[in-house]
Amino acid sequence: MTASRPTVTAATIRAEFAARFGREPRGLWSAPGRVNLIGEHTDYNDGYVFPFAINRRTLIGLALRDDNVLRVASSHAAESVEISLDDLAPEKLADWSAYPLGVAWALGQFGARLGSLPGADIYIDSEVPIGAGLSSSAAIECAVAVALNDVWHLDLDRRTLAKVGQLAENRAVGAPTGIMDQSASLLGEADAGVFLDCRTLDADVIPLGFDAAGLELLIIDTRVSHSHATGGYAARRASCEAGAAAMGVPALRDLHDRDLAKAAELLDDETFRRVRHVVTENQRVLDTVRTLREHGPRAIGALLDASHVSMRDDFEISCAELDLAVETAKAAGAIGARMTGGGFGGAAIALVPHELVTPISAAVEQAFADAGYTAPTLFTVRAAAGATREL
Ligand code: GAF
Repeated sequence: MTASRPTVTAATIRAEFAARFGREPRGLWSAPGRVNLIGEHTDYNDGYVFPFAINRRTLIGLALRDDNVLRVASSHAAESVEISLDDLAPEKLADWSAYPLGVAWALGQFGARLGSLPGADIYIDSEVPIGAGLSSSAAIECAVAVALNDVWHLDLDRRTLAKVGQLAENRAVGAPTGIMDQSASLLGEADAGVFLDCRTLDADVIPLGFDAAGLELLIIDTRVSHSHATGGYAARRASCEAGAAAMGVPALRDLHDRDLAKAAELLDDETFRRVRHVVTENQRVLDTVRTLREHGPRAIGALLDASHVSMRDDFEISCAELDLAVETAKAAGAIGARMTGGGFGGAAIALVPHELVTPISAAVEQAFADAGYTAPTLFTVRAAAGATREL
């Protein structure tokens, strides 16, 4: 099933806002989902990532209120949820509204004096598929963060807003995720990737050059749904922290290839393989950025492939559908392919020559049908601008 482009527009947001709240929004903001080109499960290990913001966005309409009530509504929920700003606390938030309301709470943790600020009505709609590993959650968090930052005149910079989104996700949603997704959604630029050092938060925006090289980035959404608030993600994070502690370093970022022999002696086999994934993945991010700069995007395929193998065999976060997507895309001519995002489902990416998008998509669809899997959703994405005020 090849997806047609979803259309959430300023007009649809305005109309829905009016239908839900009986008045006009005061402004519209948007934030993109992201694809991670390479650097998986490295962010919370203080390592490197290289994601880009995509041309699928979450849009929100917002109007301030005269009282201190925050009321949120979404295209995905029939009922709106409301809470007084004075009452905001992670333990009072649940389900989808924990994302936008969690951001408001997190802004309070970064200096916003919630007790003295006006409430707001917020309507949310999104083109980012949920559960596909394209960061629909960060898109919501970042759209709400930039909007409240504007209307509350908080003047927080983008790196701080990324931390706000991460805190909302960690505490209000309960997913122990890193800083990558929010950074991509806030710092992304058209046709460029965000090379981020997750320890210093230094970011370099690097042209990807896919178009000029005749390449497209194909998303293969396996439709195997995943959640980072459940076991697997947290277990991987715990293994990494245990590995770093046993090796006597603050974070796995501080280990390199040369340390792996010692790690193999000290650690149990499973922890060692988790550590080896992170150490080699960090190096692959650095190699990808260098290769892209020196030789262009057609030269990065082998690094994408190696990243997938490492996630499949060492980090063990792939699944049969993701492996089939990657293998089939490669066999049909992709330059490189890997699962993207937190894993245990979600999407794979394939870097493919423009003229092979259709045959590769058909090959993947056929392979899924032959295996008896749910039909995947396939579409191409482009690197797009980060979160912004639209109107
Ligand atoms: C999810 C998390 F939200 C990110 O922080 C990152 O750890 C990613 O999984 C894996 O690279 O998207």
